[in-house]
Amino acid sequence: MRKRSIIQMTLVGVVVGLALAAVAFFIPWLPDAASEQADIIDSVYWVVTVICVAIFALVAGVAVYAVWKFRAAPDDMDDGSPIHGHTGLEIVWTLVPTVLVTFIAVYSGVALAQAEDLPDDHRVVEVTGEQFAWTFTYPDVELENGEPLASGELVLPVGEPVEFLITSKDVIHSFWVPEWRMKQDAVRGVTTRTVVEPSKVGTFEVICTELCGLGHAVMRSRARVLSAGDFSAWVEEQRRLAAEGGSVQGEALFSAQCASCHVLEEAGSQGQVGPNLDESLEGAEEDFVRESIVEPNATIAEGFQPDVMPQNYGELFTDEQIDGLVEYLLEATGGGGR
Ligand code: HEC
Ligand SMILES: [Cu+2]
Repeated sequence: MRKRSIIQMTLVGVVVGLALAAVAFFIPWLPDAASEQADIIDSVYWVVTVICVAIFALVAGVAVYAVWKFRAAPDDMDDGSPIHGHTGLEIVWTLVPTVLVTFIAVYSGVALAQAEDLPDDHRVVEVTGEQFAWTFTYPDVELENGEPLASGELVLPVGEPVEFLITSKDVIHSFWVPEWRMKQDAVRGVTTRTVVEPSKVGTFEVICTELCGLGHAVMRSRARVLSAGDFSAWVEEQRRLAAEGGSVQGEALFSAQCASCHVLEEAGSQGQVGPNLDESLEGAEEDFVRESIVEPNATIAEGFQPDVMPQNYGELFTDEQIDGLVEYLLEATGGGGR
């Protein structure tokens, strides 16, 4: 090939490459990075993106140049001249991808090992997925009744590595906080694990990313990352609420487990998945409230679907906790004949 065409082709490739690089770089494609793992994972994204942009620019450069330079004249009815293979070229286009793919595999493997690296001394949080809610259990925080602390929202101190041990009570779910990048399936009968060290204080969304049934889209919870001091205060508060019992404990449970799906003015909650409890529980009987919690499918509120509200609160909560919830809901909505 003549030198001039190679220069022209290179120019086209560089222009395409720069345009693509700008699209990749200036548009914020990824959510905020809020964990040590996120920085590692993002570096893999960037390395792969740079390689892809370079290869695409090369291929697009040759293609665009060929269309422009070798276009047949309107009156040219000749067959193209026969071309035989080019051994050198074939060796190059076999070797280059082999080297690149091997490099990407090794780079990703090292990044994953780094991301999942844990000091011996670390916090463990057990994550349980079920249709359609998450429960987070802190095995090293024991409450007065001997049970470990459990919460429907995930609360963690910043800058401390956490090992998540993940499982499911029914179908396959998947635990994911986009800002942390790490993602892991929750499978019944199996305990999977992932590691996260939150690096930013803030509130993030916990999302189920495995289509798991009717309520999949609402299977969301909150992850709150606090300073070490605020975290200890939160743990103490949970201890206190659990020890208190009655409607005080009910209020804490409601905020943690139910607020994401129900409006309740008293709790300041805005969930739209289930009925507005201020309206639907007004003047309700205690038995009805209790049944609605432990056996939600017994009566389905008008305009709503069965099987969206989790079916196993009866097993998940102690009798005392359910009493507390019922008491709290009756107080909050003026039900129970009061
Ligand atoms: C994933 C969303 C979701 C969660 C979490 C959830 N609910 Fe529900 N809830 C619903 C839906 C949907 C309905 C309507 C269908 C039905 O009646 O079962 C409902 C119905 C109810 C009802 C009956 C209301 C009526 O008008 O009949 C009560 C009471 C209730 N929920 C309380 C709770 C409490 C207490 C919690 C927490 C322990 C909770 N819910 C958690 C979705 C949810
Ligand atoms: Cu799910």
